Order: sequence, then C-alpha cells, then structure tokens
Amino acid sequence: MVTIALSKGRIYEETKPLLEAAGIVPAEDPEVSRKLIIPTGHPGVRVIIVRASDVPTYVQYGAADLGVAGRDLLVEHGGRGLYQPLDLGIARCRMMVAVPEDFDYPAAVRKGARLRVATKYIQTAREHFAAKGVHVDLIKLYGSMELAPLVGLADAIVDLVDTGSTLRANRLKAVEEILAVSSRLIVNPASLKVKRAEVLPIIEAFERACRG
Ligand code: PRT
Ligand code: MG
Repeated sequence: MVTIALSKGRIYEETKPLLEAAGIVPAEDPEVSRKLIIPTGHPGVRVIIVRASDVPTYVQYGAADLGVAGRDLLVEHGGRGLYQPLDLGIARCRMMVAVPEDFDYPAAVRKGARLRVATKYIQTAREHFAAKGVHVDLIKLYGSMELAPLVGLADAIVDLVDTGSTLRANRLKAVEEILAVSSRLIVNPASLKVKRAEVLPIIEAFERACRG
C-alpha cells in the first residue's frame, strides 16, 4: 500500500488533477468527509489528510510514502529525510516581509533598529534577517499574522502573499521578498527503495501531468 499525505484546501484542490492523471481518484472529498484516511479507486493507494505543516513530518518518518508540501513549509522544516524530486508549480505565492503602510522599513534597517517580527516561519525568518544583518525579535504565531502589527504585537510580519489583497485590506505593504513558493512532491527515501515499483510510476505520472 502506498500512502500519500495531503492537506485540505488549496493543496488538495490543485493536487487532485495530478492524482487523477496518475490514475488515482480519491473515493471521497476531504472537504466534505470527516475521514482522515481516504481510499482511492487505485487498490494500492490511499490518501491521508493532515495539517499542511505536518505533511513533511509524516513523509520524513515514513508514515506516508509521498506528500505534497509548499516550499515555505519545507524550508522551515529543514527537509531532513525528504527526497524532493519535483516542483509541481502549484499553490504559488511569495514569502514576504510586510509592515504597516506608513512604516519606513528601509530607514529602520539603516538605523539598525531592533524590529519585532511576528511569523509562523521562525527558522526561515531568523536566517533571512541574520543574512541581512537586521536585528529582530521573533514572535511565533500560528495564523492571522496580518493582525499583529495592527494591534501593536509586532513592527513587521513574515507571511505568504499571493494577490496582495489581504495585506491591502489590513493597510500593510510588502517590503522584501524572502522566497518564491510553490508546492513540491516529497518522497520518503526508504519508500522509494523498498516500494520502488509502486512509487516510481506515481512520481513519473505527476511529472508528465505537470509538464503537460
Ligand atoms: O490553514 P492551516 O493553518 O491549516 O495551514 P496552512 O495555512 O499552512 O495551509 P493552507 O492550506 O492555507 O496553505 C497550504 C500552502 O498553500 C502553504 O504552505 C503555501 O505553500 C500555499 N499557499 C499559496 C498559500 C497561499 N498561496 C496564500 N496566499 N498559503 C497561504 N496563503 C495565505 C497567506 O498566509 C495570507 O494569509 O493567504 C493570505 C494571502 O493571500 P492574498 O491572495 O490575499 O495575498
Ligand atoms: Mg491557511
């Protein structure tokens, strides 16, 4: 049995056509069903539904053989124990530093000010600001980062930006790009060896589907 870890929402929606191209049709829609293990029309393949940030962990420990995860989460996770054969080009966005519209970020950086930055990407943010020589105190949040500068929790945030409408709606502006993000297929290296005959055709079908 091959297990594929996916998260609900945009990752599931954008991966579904790739799964179908590989002949894997989930028996239920995870947006509707409460099941966390979903059989597929392919007798040797099942899908498990986990939190987006947990996908790398399930694959790293071999609880799932394959998974789909954003580059944001893979960089933050560190990628240990993960083979990343394919950029699927889906769920694209950018990881950015953002501040209130009236905040002069370049001036604050030039002055060597110490900035409070709220984010769920603590490791990635730490490395980014260290490389730029910007002094920061990082505050870990689990969601709605855009709120933090509005209520005085932080001077800046590190978050994902797609259309920019969430930033605009909260009178924030993006000032620096940290990463271009898209989702990757990730594979447990032991699964690729031990279950090669089952896993390799799935990787190849994904590759053909995202090329075509
Ligand atoms: O929702 P949950 O807390 O369970 O987990 P999650 O937020 O990690 O999962 P999910 O499903 O929201 O996102 C999964 C993956 O989708 C992320 O890891 C990214 O790789 C990718 N992705 C692509 C995005 C976006 N685009 C995106 N725009 N993830 C989140 N957003 C959010 C962003 O955080 C911000 O709040 O959308 C808002 C900004 O969007 P715009 O269009 O207003 O700029
Ligand atoms: Mg989300």
